[in-house]
Amino acid sequence: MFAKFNRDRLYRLLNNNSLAIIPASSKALRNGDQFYFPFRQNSDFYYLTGIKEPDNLLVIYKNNSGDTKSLLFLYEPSEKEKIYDGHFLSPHDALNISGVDYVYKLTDFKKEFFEDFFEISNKIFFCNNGSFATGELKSITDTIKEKDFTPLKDLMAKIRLIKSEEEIKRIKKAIDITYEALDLAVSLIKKKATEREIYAQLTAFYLSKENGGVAFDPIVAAGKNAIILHYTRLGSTPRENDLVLIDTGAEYKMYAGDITRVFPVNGKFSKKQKLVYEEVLHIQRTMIKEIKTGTSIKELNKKTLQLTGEALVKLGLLKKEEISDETAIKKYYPHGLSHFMGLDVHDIGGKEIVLQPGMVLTCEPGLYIPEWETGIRLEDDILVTENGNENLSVHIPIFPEDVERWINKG
Ligand SMILES: [Mn+2]
Repeated sequence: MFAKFNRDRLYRLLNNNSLAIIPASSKALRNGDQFYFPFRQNSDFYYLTGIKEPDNLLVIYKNNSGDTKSLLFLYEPSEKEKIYDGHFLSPHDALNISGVDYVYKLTDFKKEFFEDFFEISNKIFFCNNGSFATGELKSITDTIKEKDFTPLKDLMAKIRLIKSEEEIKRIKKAIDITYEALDLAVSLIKKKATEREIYAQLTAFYLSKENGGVAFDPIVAAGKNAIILHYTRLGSTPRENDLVLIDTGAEYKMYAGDITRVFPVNGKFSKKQKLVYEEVLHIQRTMIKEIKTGTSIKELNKKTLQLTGEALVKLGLLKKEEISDETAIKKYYPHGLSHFMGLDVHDIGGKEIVLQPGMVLTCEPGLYIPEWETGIRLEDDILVTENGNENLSVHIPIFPEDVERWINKG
């Protein structure tokens, strides 16, 4: 079972006589007093319980002989909430999904209970990752915050960074759905759809999939809009000679895909567009080979900056003597090469972490040239393996002639 397997991984890292408290997220009001933003569970809570509903609390502990216990405190809806919001997780369902040892009501998490926990434990870990608690859960987490606790983040990073078979399966599925969505985007580009229409169709496609969702708001940027890294204005209609950059990812069973491709609207890259595209592709292909056990995102960034500098010289945008200055390169490439992926599209784990088999990260160099009104980024999702890596999105066309064939097919 997903959650039990994950809790076992955390138990192995806990010393005897320690306790970890992990709150779920709460719903956030959107506007008015009754309507909420779409709810997304705190990834740590989901990882350890498999439960997607808000306002619950998980406590796990390891006693002085190394025995472990897991307790889930379940939110109990009011009569009014039952009428308006309908379905709530029953204790029975919660037990089945999470496989915890005990299920209580959230209101049972009384101060006395809590003081007992603190007495039996030498060390308290608290998942304080910024999830926004409200109501009963907030009063509980506020009390915990007064105590001397250690953030759970570092332990969670250790386990969440190394993906299990099940997690890799989910990421692969998210990537496959993303590929289908890009295929849909290609057909829309051919029909001269607007940025907004493409964005809406991608989102609708992800939401229509069983266990599917949107890992992050799709970026759909035509022409010079692609220079803005997180372009969200969606105000343009791609023109005949534009490139359209699409950076998008489905979520599947809470795991993200994250892919960027660039398409010529008229079905053929111009000479100049192709020149830039080939440079970014060359950097991406070179850097994919560099992703392996023992290196780090920090090291990869260094090498990418060097390659990007060389590309800018080739394109005539910088002189050879200028590329010793990082800020000159960063004018055309202001972001990093990689981030870890998983439950969060930008997953837990820092740039200094030494890569190990089971880690999944993106490889996404880019060149953004205001003078030429051109922005190109190419992004694949890479699994680190014993012998190097596996490109999980290798089946999504990326070579210019394949992208042209993709857009011209049918
Ligand atoms: Mn990315």
